[in-house]
Order: sequence, then structure tokens, then C-alpha cells
Amino acid sequence: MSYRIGLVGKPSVGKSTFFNAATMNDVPEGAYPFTTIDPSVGEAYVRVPCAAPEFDETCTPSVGVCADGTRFVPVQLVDVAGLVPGAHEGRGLGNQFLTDLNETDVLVHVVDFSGTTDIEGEPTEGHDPREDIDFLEEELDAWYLDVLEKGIDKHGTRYHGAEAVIEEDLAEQLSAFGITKDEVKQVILAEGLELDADAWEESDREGLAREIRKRTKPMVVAANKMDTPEAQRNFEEITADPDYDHLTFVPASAHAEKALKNAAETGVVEYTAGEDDFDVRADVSTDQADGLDRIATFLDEYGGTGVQSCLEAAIFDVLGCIAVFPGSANGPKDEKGVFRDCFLLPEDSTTEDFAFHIHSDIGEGLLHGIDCRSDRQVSKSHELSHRDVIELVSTKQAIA
Ligand SMILES: Nc1nc2c(ncn2[C@@H]2O[C@H](COP(=O)(O)OP(=O)(O)OP(=O)(O)O)[C@@H](O)[C@H]2O)c(=O)[nH]1
Ligand SMILES: [Mg+2]
Repeated sequence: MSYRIGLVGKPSVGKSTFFNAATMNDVPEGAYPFTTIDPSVGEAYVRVPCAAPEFDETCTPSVGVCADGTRFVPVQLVDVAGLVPGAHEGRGLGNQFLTDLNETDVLVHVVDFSGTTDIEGEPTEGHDPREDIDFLEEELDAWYLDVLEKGIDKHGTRYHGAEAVIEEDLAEQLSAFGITKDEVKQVILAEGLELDADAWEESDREGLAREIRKRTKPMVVAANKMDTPEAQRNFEEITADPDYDHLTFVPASAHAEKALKNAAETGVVEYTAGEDDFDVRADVSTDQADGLDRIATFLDEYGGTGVQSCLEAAIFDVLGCIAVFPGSANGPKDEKGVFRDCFLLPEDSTTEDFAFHIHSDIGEGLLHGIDCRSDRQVSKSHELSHRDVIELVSTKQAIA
């Protein structure tokens, strides 16, 4: 199971353009709201420096690709329908939208930083992107609050007195968000509340819903349309605004990424996703040359189009995932020494978690691991780091 990143935001901010650029699919893009009705799921990638060259190996990735020493590890990207205020009450494409979000591990909130679309995605000028950032968080919080309150109601009717275990009932109601009863309890206590729903004020319930949302739907803001001067001004202002310190912002131009991928497909340029430059390989018209020049200036200024960086910020910075390579301590002649796989694991994963991630048989028979760089044995409970190369020594083989 690969990680799922949900692209969310109001209509016309560039979600489909971003999706198409990252996955090279052909979802309709358009300057009118609700171009996308059904969520589209595609394969995108996050970059990890390949470990094979350090071991004088060549790699043959079983999934994704490796280009010039950079592994592109697959993740799923979901292009969700545009969200409008009131979605939690069924406005716009309402509840369908929210249901699609349940399936995601992390969100990239695509925001039109140029301010040329209003809160409903209709053309305008001078719109403050802060309104969009606020509304998405509020909309998600309202949705979580609805579910939380249902859980509180059920809890109130189901049990009486000492048997009532609030965190169990809430975790059950919130199960679609992937939160355990221990985590619910942690959040309740961290909010300074008693484990007794009767003692909670409305503002307490709102605070709880917000905290649970933040934990279960961490997000990155893609500051899109940064190829416009208005967006650049807004970006400076908003990233300096302390009210937005809790968010990770990545400047992006989905347009530029899409243009480069298209040009690469037709052989006009040579471009690797995420890079901060490209080579022109064919004769181009004056208009095309101007367009490519503007993109080159953008890449120079921002270190890339930002599309890859958004995905990587979501997986590595916000979710805290690590990438681990299964290796062999026996050197290059061993078949297993070929770097076929690279797995994304949750933060704090141990050798044992890694083994179970690959196969339950390997996990059950696990004796220990070997860190292939140092050739040292590591215990089952050893916490792994990003880009570790680990051989798993197990009494059992995975049955394919
Ligand atoms: N200048 C600029 N325009 C962009 C960029 N990305 C997208 N656009 C334009 O914004 C408009 C909306 O893009 P879409 O990708 O269809 O937006 P969406 O968010 O998927 O919209 P819905 O499906 O309606 O929710 C299109 O006209 C795009 O060409 C960008 O990086 N820069
Ligand atoms: Mg769309």
C-alpha cells in the first residue's frame, strides 16, 4: 500500500493542472469551477537519493524509476473535486468530496496565490489567499466536529456511569479518520480536558475536532500560480504573517511543471521532474523560446517548479516518512544485493516494523537486521533512519 496524497482546494486553483503535471494524466483542466467531478487517482513520485552507487551497484527498481542516481518512489495522488464553503452541509459537491478525503494520508492544499479567483473559484481580482487557507481548515474542522458530536451523542445514549469509555466510543465514530482510542485519549488530555464529555463546552468540542483533524490530515500549502507577480507579493506577505506559522508553504507553478513535462514528452526539452533547470533540445519558435525563458527564470528563482517539492514536503516533512532500502550485507554478487526496492515507512519505524511491512512471515521469523553500510547487527527494536540499507535476517522467507 503506497501513501496517498490528496490535492484539495476550492475550484479553479490548479489542482488538475498540478495532478496532470505530477502524474502526466489527462484530467480536464479549465478556467471554470468544477471541471473535476470524480476524484482521479494517479501515480506520482517522491525523490530519494539512490543508495546503490554507494555499494558500487546498479539498481533495477521493481517500482518507480531511477534517473541519474535519484529514485522516484511511487505515491498515489488524488485529484479531489473543488471544495466550496458549506461543503460539510452538502454545498457544492459536499459530502462526496469529504468522503474522498478519508482515503488520503496527507493533503496538499492548492491555493491560488495570484488572487484572481474568488472563494467559489469564479474570476476576480485582488482576492486574499488567506481567506482560502482559513476556509479550508474551517470546513474540515466543521466536518470533523459533526462526526465528533455524533460520537458524543452515541456515547451518551449507549452507556451510563462507570462503564462509559469516551475515547473508545469516539475512536469508533472517528474510525474513518484512522485514529486509535489511545490517540483520542492523548488529544483529549493534551487539550486539558477531562475524560468526560458532559464536562465539555462547545469551544472544547471545537478545539478537539481541530486537533484531531490536524493529526489525521496533516497538510502542505501549495502556493500555486507563483508565475504571476500578484502571487509573489501575496507569498511574501502570508509567509511573514505569524497567524500562518503552523503551516508549511511551498511556492509552485503547476503551469510551468505541466509545460516542461509536455515539452519533454515531445522532445523539445530534456527535463527531470523536480530539477531546477532543463536543456532545450530542438528548434523552437520565438514565442516558445520566450515561454521557456520565463520558466527558466522561475526555476532559477524558486529552485524548481515546486510540484515535486510539494509532494516531498507532504511525505517527508509533514508526515515524517522515511525511505528504507532492503539490502544484503553479502556484497554485490548476492542476488539480493541488487537494489530493487525502496519502501516508504512511517516515522519511528523499527527493524521489526520494516520486516512486517515487507511480509508478515519475515516479520514473524525476524531474528535481527544488518545495517549494510556499517555491517553491524541491529536489533528488532532499532529505530531506522531515512535512506538506511537494511538486510533482514529471518527464519522465514516470504512466500510470494
Ligand atoms: N498562471 C497560472 N495559472 C494556472 C496554474 N495552474 C493552473 N492554472 C490555471 O488555473 C485554471 C484552473 O486550473 P484547473 O487545474 O482546472 O483547476 P482545478 O483546481 O482543478 O479546478 P476544479 O476542477 O474546477 O476544482 C486553468 O485555467 C489553469 O490553466 C499556474 O501555476 N499558474
Ligand atoms: Mg480540477
